[in-house]
Amino acid sequence: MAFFKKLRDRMFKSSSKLEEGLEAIVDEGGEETPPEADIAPETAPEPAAPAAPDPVSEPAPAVEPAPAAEPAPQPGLISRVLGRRDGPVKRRVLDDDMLESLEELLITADMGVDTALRVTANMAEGRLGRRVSVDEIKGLLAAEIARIMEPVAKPLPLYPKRPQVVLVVGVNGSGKTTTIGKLASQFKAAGKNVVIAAGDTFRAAAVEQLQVWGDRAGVPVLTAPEGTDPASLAFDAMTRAQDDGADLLMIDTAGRLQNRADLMEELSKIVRVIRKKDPDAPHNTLLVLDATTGQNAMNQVEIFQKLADVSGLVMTKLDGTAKGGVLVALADKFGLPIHAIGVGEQIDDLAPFDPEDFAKALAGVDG
Ligand SMILES: Nc1nc2c(ncn2[C@@H]2O[C@H](COP(=O)(O)OP(=O)(O)O)[C@@H](O)[C@H]2O)c(=O)[nH]1
Ligand SMILES: [Mg+2]
Repeated sequence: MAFFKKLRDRMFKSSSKLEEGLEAIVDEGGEETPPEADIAPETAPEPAAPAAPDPVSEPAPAVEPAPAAEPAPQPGLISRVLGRRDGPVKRRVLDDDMLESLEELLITADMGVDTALRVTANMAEGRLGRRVSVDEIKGLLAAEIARIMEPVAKPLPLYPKRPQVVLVVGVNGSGKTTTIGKLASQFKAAGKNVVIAAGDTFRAAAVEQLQVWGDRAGVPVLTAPEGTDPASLAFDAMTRAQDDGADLLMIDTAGRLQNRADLMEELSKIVRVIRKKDPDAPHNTLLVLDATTGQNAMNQVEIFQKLADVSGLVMTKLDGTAKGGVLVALADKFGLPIHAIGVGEQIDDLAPFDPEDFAKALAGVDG
């Protein structure tokens, strides 16, 4: 799987950090033994309660009786990722001490306290007292992460409405302009007619940067002189996109103004004027987050949800960080769709978000 390999390579820093931690935890107090039994049987029992036939939400194949509503690891993923090795492997009894070490490790990987506690509790469900190997722990962790990420992994929805307006928000430097360039290029390649509005009129450099991206992608970029009201630019861009019969209008915005009230006023003014042309616009409001800011991304979501009607997330810079765990915390806490991830500075370095690949890369499972 080419994408997985790329992500795994790119996310090497985060996976290796978790991986080393998991190895150290099992190493400490572990001993070489053959496996006791399958830690995660292939077949899960029938769901006790009527439920959709979704393997992710089936009850755990528990050794001790578990409530039916308890989240379960994904059997398919477990069997695929638990690469069994020949000969004795080091195993450690899964007890409270080990769980505590796991919690700490996940917290240092930016998963946040609440999510770290929930993830480790689910990993331990029905397995306390069992002896587990590093590979098994990695597999359990990957399955648990994938289970959390599955519901939020959604591509940017495309509506039949033309032009579909995508407002892009986020703090300065999070990767808004770059992401717009990458998205424009991908939609253009998919045969869509795209228009970009360089709404960050705050900085001349931002406009030039967007123009470079637009040229590369072959997409028109509407600009205005530095300091122009971005709302009037957005209005002009909307007019142009409608006249051109464009499929998509992407509006870049400034990430930093004097204060939060200013930023809110600017964003709501943009929304007000484009609604004069289409009451349903913007159809998407993308919040772009920089993965290297770790737990700070959590605050940014809270703030931008107050400033704008955020409909989905793009997480950038997953290539250069050991903080990819924050994505798990975000999914767990906010449940906002994750549309794409940035894994580099080039035009092709925007990938769809694949929860299973992400989980394996983060947990350090060999794919
Ligand atoms: N490594 C890496 N760098 C990125 C990514 N996305 C954006 N950047 C870089 O982050 C910096 C800020 O990006 P920019 O798009 O200008 O952010 P903006 O202020 O939100 O518009 C630039 O140097 C980009 O090249 C990514 O996915 N990976
Ligand atoms: Mg910008």
